[in-house]
Amino acid sequence: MKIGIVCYPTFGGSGVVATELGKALAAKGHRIHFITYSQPVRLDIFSENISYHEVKISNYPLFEYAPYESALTSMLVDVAMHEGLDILHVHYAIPHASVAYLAKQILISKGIYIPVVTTLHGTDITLVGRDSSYEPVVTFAINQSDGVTAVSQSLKNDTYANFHVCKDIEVIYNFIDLKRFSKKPKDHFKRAIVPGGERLLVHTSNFRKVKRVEDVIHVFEKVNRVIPSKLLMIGDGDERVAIEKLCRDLNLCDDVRFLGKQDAIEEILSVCDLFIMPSASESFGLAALEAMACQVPVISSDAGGMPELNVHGVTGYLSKVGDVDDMARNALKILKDDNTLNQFKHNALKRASEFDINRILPLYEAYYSKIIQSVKAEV
Ligand code: GMT
Repeated sequence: MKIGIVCYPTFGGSGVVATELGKALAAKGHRIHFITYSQPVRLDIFSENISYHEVKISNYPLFEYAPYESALTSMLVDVAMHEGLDILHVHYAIPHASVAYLAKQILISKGIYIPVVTTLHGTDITLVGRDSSYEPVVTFAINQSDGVTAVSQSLKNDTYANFHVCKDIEVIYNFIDLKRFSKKPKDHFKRAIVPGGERLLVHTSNFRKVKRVEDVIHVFEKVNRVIPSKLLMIGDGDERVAIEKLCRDLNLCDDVRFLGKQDAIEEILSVCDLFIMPSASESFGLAALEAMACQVPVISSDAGGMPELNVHGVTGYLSKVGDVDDMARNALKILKDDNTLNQFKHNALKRASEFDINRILPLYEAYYSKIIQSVKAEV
């Protein structure tokens, strides 16, 4: 198949999923065209089956806000026409679903019908999309997509609960490349970070409010009082300055290291004992899946799709959003002795294997074929 993929090219989960999906489809012989405003961060390979089309945005002085949507639409029309796309898969509804709709209409006016699949990822539904400044467009664009997928059952339910969506939504879970995300022999790194054999806790995110990063610090502070431990904070974002201040206020600076944005995240996860994800909202929790694949159990909130990934008492524990006492208690249960910790690590990997990309990829391929066939039957 010739597949166009539109996504945010950043470290965010939707961009990661879209890029890894495109890479894996290309490896199976599909022809993939990424259409984004800069090179996706995970697009780190050369493949004869992958092309990257950069959307150029005019900076004419009249524009206080550059018309990105118009530039993206034009690029979609151009790529669809000249590369003969079979299907267009857009990730994150805003603005990609409405851009795809407009591109589809322009192509119809030229006698070309390109089916559009929209994948809903999380905040496009649970946070941003519900805002009245976007909601009518999001609802319309989802309903106009030929196919709609969501990354968890919880996100599917949220979509029906918050939008007047009449389309069937197919749940296709996030996935993991277990060749890349596996425990790597990085003992020298571990010895450098925890020379005294302390337990090593970790959090990765974009440090936005929705991630409740302050809860990570409070949980760590409670764990650290009982078990000698260190915390690695990976990522960057709006909340980072406040979180660093919180660490200073709680006198935790010697035990908390801020590593910023990292590419080889699997190498860091490989030396960690516990992942903390206290998010207020999380449609799936891809970062937790990455940790689990590297044999790191998860302490998380029970928000959104987290219970569909993190199995309470098996791969980690779930707590109510904001209940840092419960999260700390659960963390201590896992970290208290090596036997228990090793059992949780084993369980985390076993669960992560259920989301192996080799299992999920055929679901996307089958879904594309179904949508292409149903559109052909209608046209
Ligand atoms: O978590 C973020 O803020 C990034 C966001 C995105 O769309 O880039 O992540 C969302 O999509 C991921 C991939 O499908 C999911 O695993 C995350 O759970 C989801 N984040 C939220 O729902 C907050």
